[in-house]
Amino acid sequence: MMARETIVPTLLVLLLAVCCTTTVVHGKEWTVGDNKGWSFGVSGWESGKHIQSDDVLVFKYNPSMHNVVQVGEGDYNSCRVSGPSRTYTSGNDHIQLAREGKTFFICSHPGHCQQGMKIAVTA
Ligand SMILES: [Cu+2]
Repeated sequence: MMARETIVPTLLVLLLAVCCTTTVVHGKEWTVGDNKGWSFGVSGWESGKHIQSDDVLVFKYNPSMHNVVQVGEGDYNSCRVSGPSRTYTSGNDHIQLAREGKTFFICSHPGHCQQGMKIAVTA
């Protein structure tokens, strides 16, 4: 039988292992635009960041003023939603990047994408 002095540290190590594993599975959370949130001129926030697949992008904004639309590269470039897209409107959207490669987001309210509410994330 294990002595109590051995069991307690063993449990702590196990607990730490579980915590660390959980963190890896969920990936890192990124608040888009940092403390400015999802806002005009946010474009470029993503450059130089080591964002990986399984990481979570958090878009914070006033839902009566903005939205988040995941679009294809062509729509990202033209600031128009014409192809397949997915729209988020909660104002606090947590979007997990499912795959490696580029993912594109714009705000589809008139003129907002043109004012820099667009990001192209490379995971
Ligand atoms: Cu907007």
